[in-house]
Amino acid sequence: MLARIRNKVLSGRRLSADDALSLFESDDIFSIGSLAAYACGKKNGRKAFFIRNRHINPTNICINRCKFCAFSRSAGQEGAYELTVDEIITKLKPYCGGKGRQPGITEVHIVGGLHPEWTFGHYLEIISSIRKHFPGLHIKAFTAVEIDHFSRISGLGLEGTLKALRKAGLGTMPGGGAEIFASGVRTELCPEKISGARWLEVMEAAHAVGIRTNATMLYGHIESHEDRVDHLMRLRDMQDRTGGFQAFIPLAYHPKNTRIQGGYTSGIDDLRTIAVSRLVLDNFDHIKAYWIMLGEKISQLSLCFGADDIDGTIIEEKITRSAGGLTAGHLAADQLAHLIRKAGRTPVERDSYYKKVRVYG
Ligand code: V47
Ligand code: SF4
Repeated sequence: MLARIRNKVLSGRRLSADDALSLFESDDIFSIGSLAAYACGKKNGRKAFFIRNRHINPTNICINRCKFCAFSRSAGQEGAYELTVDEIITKLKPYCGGKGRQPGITEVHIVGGLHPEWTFGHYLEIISSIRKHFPGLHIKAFTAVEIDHFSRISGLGLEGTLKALRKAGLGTMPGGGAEIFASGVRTELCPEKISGARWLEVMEAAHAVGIRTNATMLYGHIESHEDRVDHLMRLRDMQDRTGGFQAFIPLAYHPKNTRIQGGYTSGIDDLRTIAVSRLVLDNFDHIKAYWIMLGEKISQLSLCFGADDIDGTIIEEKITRSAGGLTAGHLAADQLAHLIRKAGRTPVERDSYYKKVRVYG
């Protein structure tokens, strides 16, 4: 079976859903990994990317209650918080240049809860205020789930909402909220959340107005291998139509403080999922091994299993941390470059569109 898949990959032919399922069900992790590393090398050579970024989660107050989410709270509940626009600016200031400041970031990554009272105007103000204070900073913000929420509270529709955000300063969008598209699993995991079809519709609208986005898949909870394959196929189909996805990021499920039984994902499953994603998503340029969720060592190994990106400096992370994340919240650019170099790859600091900022020797 693997010989047939290897032949397909080596001759540049597309893998089928059955091939993808066979890969998820195979224990031959080294063969799958080396094939994925070959596919990755064809796209990115020896380069592996990271970015100097900072995450901001403006609020954890959310109208949804996804069962896998340990981050969200109801208004007034212990641990609930909402940052003011000034507090967001204050969090960014130390990393955005100026005398005596720490070395800068090039991107802010913003995701949060669907606040029951915040208006669309407030979300626009977060973006425009960051743009005003830090004109050179790329703003990557809001999942498809948040965009859908904004389109309902603004009454502007998807296109109007996206264009208003872009005018305020939004550059790209992260890939969160995709979870698993298959409706049975989705209803079990997050019954209030938009459907998989709607998630894809929002992303298609973003791509249509020229906003590039990422895509994710939350794995390692109650989904089957068939569900993972279905998820990857739907993303690949859409990428054929729009070409607007930059990177795919498999998100390893973290079980603490959630309402889904089960443990952490295994290192083998993490590596296999990265590798299968690289092999199946032949029209995605980048596969990201998100070190906050995978840990430094598995994300480093992922670079030999098909990944070409390990995300960034991050600085403050709340979503994984609330669910039992085991990593530090911050790695310096030199530490990220070190992980990449020791995996035998060339560390390239990138901007938000994967343009080279600096090669670390
Ligand atoms: O949408 C929530 C996931 C996502 C848990 O686009 C969980 O570059 C694991 O999307 N265990 C947010 N995952 C994070 C995200 C992301 C992260 C880094 C880079 C990018 C990018 C996107 O985190 C949520 C949800 O799918 N999540 N709870 C949990 N217990
Ligand atoms: Fe809200 Fe997002 Fe958490 Fe779901 S995953 S409860 S939408 S913050």
